[in-house]
Amino acid sequence: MYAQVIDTGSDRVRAIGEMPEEEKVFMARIEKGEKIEPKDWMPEGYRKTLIRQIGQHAHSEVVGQLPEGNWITRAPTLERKAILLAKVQDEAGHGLYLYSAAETLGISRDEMTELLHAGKMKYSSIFNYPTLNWADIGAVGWLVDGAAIMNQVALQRTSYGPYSRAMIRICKEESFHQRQGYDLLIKMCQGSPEQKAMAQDAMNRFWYPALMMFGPSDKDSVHSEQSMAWKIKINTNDELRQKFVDQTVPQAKYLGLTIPDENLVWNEERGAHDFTQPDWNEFFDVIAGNGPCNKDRMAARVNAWKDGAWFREGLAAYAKKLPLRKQAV
Ligand code: BYC
Repeated sequence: MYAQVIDTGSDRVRAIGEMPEEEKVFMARIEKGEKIEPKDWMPEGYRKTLIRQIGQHAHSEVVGQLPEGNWITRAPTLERKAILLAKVQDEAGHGLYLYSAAETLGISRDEMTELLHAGKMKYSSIFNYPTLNWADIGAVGWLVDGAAIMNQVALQRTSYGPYSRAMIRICKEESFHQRQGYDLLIKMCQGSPEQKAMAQDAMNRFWYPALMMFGPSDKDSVHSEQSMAWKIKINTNDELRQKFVDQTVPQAKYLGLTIPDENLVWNEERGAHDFTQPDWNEFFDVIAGNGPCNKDRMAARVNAWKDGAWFREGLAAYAKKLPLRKQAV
């Protein structure tokens, strides 16, 4: 659906010999690790792939405010409320950096917003799951931001300059987000048996959706091969998922929480954990719009956009008047 609107062209990786001269020069720059900047020549597929990925990433940051924003009024202490408020504001800022990075590729923020609202651009599957108890806020910080960072640390080295620089800034803030989630869960796991049970419940519900954040398994990933050839993506989906599992197992152990996977075991030979894959049918269903919260999330975003129309119009009118006022002075 969306792929037809922002057609990234063929995902077939072309051999250097098949490329026109300017694309050969472009690929040589990619190979050398040079950053591609907005005014540089780039293949149309590279530009469209970046718009798709950065736009999706920006939308994820903005939609990602909804499940956490839901708990601002119900945070148990003033301190936790202030921390959560700051975190949700950070996510709005991340959305802005990313929309700005995407705008350097020739699409406006309004166009991306309209594509999202029309169901023609995606956002991360994770935000279609509900946050049912306070421990979920800890799980979002620890597991969801944890998975996001695992991907984004690598994306700091992505080949497109504006995206790479946005990632450097975002990663600094995300690592604080992850720690606040883990800190919240430490408190709950050291609290009453009921609090510990809430933390375990959150772990049970967020584990597999967090694993899905890295995208489908490599064999089903449509874009990985071409995106990696362009160094837009640095790792495959499965590589990052494995790293995330290996990082998270000792952290869960420290909390005294059980990861809901009976097959999770250290594999000495591979030097990594074996684990159960998420239910990929559920994943594809969620990204097709049929997750538990897809309709609510989109309705909230569309209403916010409509409610904010008067403000955007006011800003535009002010921007128009400003040069006239300066002239008059
Ligand atoms: N959810 O060929 P593939 C955060 C789609 S949140 C939805 O492997 P690609 C945060 C994919 O778009 C983290 N859709 O794709 C905010 C493609 O469909 P289209 C946000 C997914 O792009 C607030 C199809 O499946 N981070 O930071 O090579 C609070 C085939 O997939 C998902 C980013 O967005 C998914 N999980 O790889 C807390 C990181 N996975 O577009 C935290 C940037 C796949 O052809 N993005 N799809 O219709 C990426 O690194 C890559 O886009 C992905 C997918 C690894 C996600």
